[in-house]
Amino acid sequence: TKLTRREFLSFGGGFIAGFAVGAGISRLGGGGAPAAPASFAEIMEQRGLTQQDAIAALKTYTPGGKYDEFIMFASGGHSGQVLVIGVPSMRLYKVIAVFTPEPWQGYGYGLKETHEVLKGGYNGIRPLSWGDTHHPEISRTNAEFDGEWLFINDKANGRAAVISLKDFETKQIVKVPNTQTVHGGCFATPNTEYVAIVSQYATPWDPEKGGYIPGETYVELTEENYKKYFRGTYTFLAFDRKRGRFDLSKSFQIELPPYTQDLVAVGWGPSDGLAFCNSFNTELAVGGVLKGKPPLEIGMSQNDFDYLHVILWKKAEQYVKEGGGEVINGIRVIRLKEAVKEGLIYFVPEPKSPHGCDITPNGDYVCVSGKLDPVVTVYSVEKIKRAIEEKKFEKKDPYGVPVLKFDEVVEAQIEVGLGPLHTEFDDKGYAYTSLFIDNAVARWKLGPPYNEDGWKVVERIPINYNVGHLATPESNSPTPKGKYLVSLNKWSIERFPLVGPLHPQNFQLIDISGERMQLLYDMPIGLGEPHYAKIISIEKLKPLDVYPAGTDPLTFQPHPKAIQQGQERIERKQENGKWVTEIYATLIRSTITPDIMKAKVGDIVRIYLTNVEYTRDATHGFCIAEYNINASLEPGETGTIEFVADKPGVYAIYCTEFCSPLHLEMAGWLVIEP
Ligand code: CUK
Ligand code: CUA
Repeated sequence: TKLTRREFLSFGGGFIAGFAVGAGISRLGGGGAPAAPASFAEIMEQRGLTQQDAIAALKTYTPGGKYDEFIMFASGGHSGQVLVIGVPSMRLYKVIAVFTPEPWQGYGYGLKETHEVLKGGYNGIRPLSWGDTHHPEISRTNAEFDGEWLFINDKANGRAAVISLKDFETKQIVKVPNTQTVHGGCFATPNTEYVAIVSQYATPWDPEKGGYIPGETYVELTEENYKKYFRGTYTFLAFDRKRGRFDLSKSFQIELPPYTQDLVAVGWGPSDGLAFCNSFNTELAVGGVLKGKPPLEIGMSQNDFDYLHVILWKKAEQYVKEGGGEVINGIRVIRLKEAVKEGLIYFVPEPKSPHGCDITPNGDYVCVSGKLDPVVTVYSVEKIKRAIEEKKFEKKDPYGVPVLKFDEVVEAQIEVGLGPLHTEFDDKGYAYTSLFIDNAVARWKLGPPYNEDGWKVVERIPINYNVGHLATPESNSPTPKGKYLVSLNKWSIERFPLVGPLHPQNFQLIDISGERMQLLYDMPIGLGEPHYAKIISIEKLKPLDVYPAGTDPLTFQPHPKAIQQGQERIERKQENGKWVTEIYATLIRSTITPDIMKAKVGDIVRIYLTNVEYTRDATHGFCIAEYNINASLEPGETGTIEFVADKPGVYAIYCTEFCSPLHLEMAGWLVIEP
């Protein structure tokens, strides 16, 4: 007998009620379930919560159907991915697959289109299946985040990726030429003409031709050679917004000395046309403890000053447009000597092994933290520009780069506490600096024109523990939104139950809307070390709910192999002397058509899958047993699976998303005939 919907529901409800009563009785040994708590006070008492806890809960709790005010894109660290998290609910909505194959999204596990993306970052030596993501960036219009594109770097392999915020999928990965590791960046120019990205550890360059080819360029590692032949790079990856791709042919790169470059920022307003990065290891140490040298970290921390790099990127762009520089390994490079001669690069002294490089909302100051010095040093952009113009140089570095006089460009130094790293801003003229050693966040007042009585610390809040970056909504843009601050902590120690010796990291949400900061929530992160996050107002995001019918998500254009229902077919033909079986298939609840897919052993098999649904959420998966293949086809999506039918057999194919009551029946066979 069939149940009506009403009967079904009432049956379900009765079942659940009965279950609850039964469970209550068994737990209480037959003593009867306690009455539902009636008041806040009772719940707080039962759960052992303080009033502060209850307030924090009310400030973060976001019931289903109500949306967060902000979305945070956090780097996934070693996972090579990007995390999408709601603020203030601190719920993880999605992990965007970027540098690491991800089976749920079929990324690198089936769809040919995604393999193409992953291949884009191939360095020519070996396939890479992970990344070390650090710094996400959102595309900008007039320096404001516009919510269209997301960029992120892979420190370990010197790569950068483009993610569309229409479908939250990765569209492109590129290897930054002449560079082994990249750290600072991604950071977009005010209208996303370029995405700036800077190397971290210097790369051995070819002594004759310059440049670096992975697996080919070898230079013996000696202190002498390091100074002479190792180089850093400051790269401006041209971004073609229409195509949504980096274009190396329009990109350019500036050769840097082998200091260890670190965080990047690109200016707007008064700093428009300028790009920055901090650095360390002006000592040019290379290590060598076994040879009696100081260990690397000591060798790198001798000097009292390292160099904030100032790059005049608009001037460099002009220089390149007029034919300056030379193409080395696929990108136009301005050699260091040339950059110095053309006045494209200047250094500014910055105290002891700094970290962080952050621009105040008006684009008027650059803040660099001491790391080994308890101060944040604030540089005035106007003063930097004037010092360059008036040639107020204190010396040249060993590579001939003019070093501006510290006193001429510094605006303020704020003693914030021990181990300052990164600074973020709000809408009320406050800055927030993370203090790694003190386990705290310092809130300090920016000086004029933000506050007449500024440049001083007003409050500190403890965090748990070892904070790296901070993130506030739309910081490092002209209009930060304030309200919340997320502290991205490396250690969680006892904040969460033990889940083995590898502890989750800890995102702590802090309310910064009031006079006093309040800690609201601890969110464990158990899949890598998220270094940085960018937070954007949710209304700036305009994602698709489904794709238009037959879309290739890579291009957002109609997929040439898309079909409609009724057009399913199998074709076998020869291509360049090889047999190819092409299968045009559709997916709809709860049918894969055709459900028997036949090919002959040795064939190249191409399956063109179109999800012909228009319903939100009606995603179908497509896996082939024992073939290491799984694809995900969102409503309206068309994608390609390609493989060689290397072994005869009958293999189950099935949908890997529980899509309907007959989901388990959404299956079929791949038949490879001998
Ligand atoms: S770095 Cu990780 S805490 Cu890569 Cu931005 Cu400062
Ligand atoms: Cu489609 Cu399960």
